[in-house]
Amino acid sequence: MTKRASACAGALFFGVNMLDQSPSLVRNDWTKEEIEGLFDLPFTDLLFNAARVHREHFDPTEIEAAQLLSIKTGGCPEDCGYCSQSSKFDTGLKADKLMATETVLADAAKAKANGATRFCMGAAWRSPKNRDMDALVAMIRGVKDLGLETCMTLGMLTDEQASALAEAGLDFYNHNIDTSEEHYSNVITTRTFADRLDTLESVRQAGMNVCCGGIMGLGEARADRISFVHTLATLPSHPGSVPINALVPIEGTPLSMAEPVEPIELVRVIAVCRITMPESVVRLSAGREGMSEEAQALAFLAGANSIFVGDALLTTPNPEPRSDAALFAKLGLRPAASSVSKV
Ligand code: SAM
Ligand code: DTB
Ligand code: SF4
Repeated sequence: MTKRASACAGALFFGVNMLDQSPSLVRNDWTKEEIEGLFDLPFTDLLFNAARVHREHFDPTEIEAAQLLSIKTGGCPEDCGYCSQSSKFDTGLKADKLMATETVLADAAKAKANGATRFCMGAAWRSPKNRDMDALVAMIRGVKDLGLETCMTLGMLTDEQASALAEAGLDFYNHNIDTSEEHYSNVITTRTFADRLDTLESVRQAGMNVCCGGIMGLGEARADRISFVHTLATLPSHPGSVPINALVPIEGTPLSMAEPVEPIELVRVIAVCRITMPESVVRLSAGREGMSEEAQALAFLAGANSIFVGDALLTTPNPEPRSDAALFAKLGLRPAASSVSKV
């Protein structure tokens, strides 16, 4: 047997030849064992397969550009152990009220001028108050009128709130499961994993696209990463967007000293998401500031096809637009058109 033939034999698991050329099917019945098998593949085989699946469903030279804005910063009653905005930890962040709609729209117009196609508005809330809904609806309408896709992340929603946001035209609702069900209570105690799944169901029922992913580097083990991907890949329908964040460590939070996720492991997570959720847009989200160009290139090869652009995420910095432009030029990547019609 040649060396390559033996590598191919190694890529056989559960009767599936991971190196074959048959088109990837969208499946919601992934088992944890299958997902573990993907994580365990030799890195080159995993990347080869992820790249193959990627180009079956997307143009691999296109990357979606989304821009974030914190429309309500700080003072959050939740205790997410990674977050700068929790009132439970002394992170030195000043709490603000909900931003005026005109300020949000001015920021969205700048994002559009800088090439973003999606505008994601985030609020440091456990859930929105009904008194805020009119302002949120005005923001959605105004941002859509600028020709941008809209996304909001506001915490837990009731069915009524989800319907009101959908009626206003909100394209995506971001609500992350963050980590595995098993590790969840080590990170957050003020809500449960099941609460998260309930809001995702309300968002789906209201007819909005789901944006759901998580954070690597929260002290989780490989088994938690397997379980995290398993939850996403076995949802009733795969999230249209899957943001994979690397923890941005925040001084004053319980997870400020957590072991950072290794770049190769982050790329593995992205590749496994790409293979198990072939039609989802996978976003290399927070944490690019600390990543090398080479690691980001591997993430794009593994199937990441979205990033956050602009100088800032919500409360922390993001790579400068000109360094992203230089990276895109080096890699021959270009910004993707709006994806709303594809999901
Ligand atoms: N409060 C809402 C909620 O938690 O759903 C929305 C805003 S919250 C900041 C949105 C997401 O940002 C979190 O679910 C988490 O995945 C991500 N995030 C927050 N802080 C982070 C950090 N320090 N590093 C990486 N991702 C982070
Ligand atoms: C997501 O998964 N990542 C974004 C967005 N959804 C809302 C937030 C990243 C926040 C990073 C830390 C900060 O800037 O505060
Ligand atoms: Fe609040 Fe969201 Fe931060 Fe958790 S992640 S503390 S819910 S803003």
